[in-house]
Amino acid sequence: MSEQDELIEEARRLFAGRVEFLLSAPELKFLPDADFPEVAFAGRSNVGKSSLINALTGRKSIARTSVTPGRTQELNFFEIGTPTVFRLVDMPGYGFAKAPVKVVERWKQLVRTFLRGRAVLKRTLVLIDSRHGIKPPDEEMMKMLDEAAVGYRLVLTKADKVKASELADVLAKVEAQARKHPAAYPVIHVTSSEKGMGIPELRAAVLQDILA
Ligand SMILES: Nc1nc2c(ncn2[C@@H]2O[C@H](COP(=O)(O)OP(=O)(O)O)[C@@H](O)[C@H]2O)c(=O)[nH]1
Ligand SMILES: [Mg+2]
Repeated sequence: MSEQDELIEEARRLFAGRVEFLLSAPELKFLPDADFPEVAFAGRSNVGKSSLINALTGRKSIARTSVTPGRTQELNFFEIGTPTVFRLVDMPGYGFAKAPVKVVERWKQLVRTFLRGRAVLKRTLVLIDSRHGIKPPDEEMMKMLDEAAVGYRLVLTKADKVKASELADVLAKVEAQARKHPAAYPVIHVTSSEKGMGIPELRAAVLQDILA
């Protein structure tokens, strides 16, 4: 087996094991102690974040079960592994067209402070819809991560929804944009939670980030 195949297999086993919802933190004072490495997931609402978390963990509804409808302004923590190897952090979705300014400001405050102060945060995954590419709210998120010096991987979601030629175009554009961001990882992940595309490789990448 190649090293990459071994990492994929190790990651598969890890994600197939214990995955447990830990808590929802609506404010920073409710964060769990920073005693394990963390990987955070960010993206516009509806980008496919819950679906990706479910696909990575092989659970049908782990990401959804913890989220009360309408209470999107929370950081949701999941523990992976027995004993715990790392925590996965589901960050509140952004880019609501109709969100009141106050809600947006509150979101920014919560996320920015979390990103800046969380020493155990190894990496963030920024999800981008394959049909839309990087939009202004994604740019803003990427800038926040650059400023907080938190490394991030860009992950194209819903790749099954676009034609191969369109996907190639979006991928090239996203790659070019990533190069302008100091904290962005240069390799873009292409995924479909629906078809399982890119999921084993993304699991391996997350494991690699945790072990780094
Ligand atoms: N075709 C397709 N649909 C997807 C995929 N991922 C998510 N969706 C759909 O996109 C919608 C939003 O997904 P969800 O995971 O709830 O997004 P979230 O708001 O970012 O958590 C749902 O209707 C999903 O079924 C995918 O890989 N392929
Ligand atoms: Mg969701």
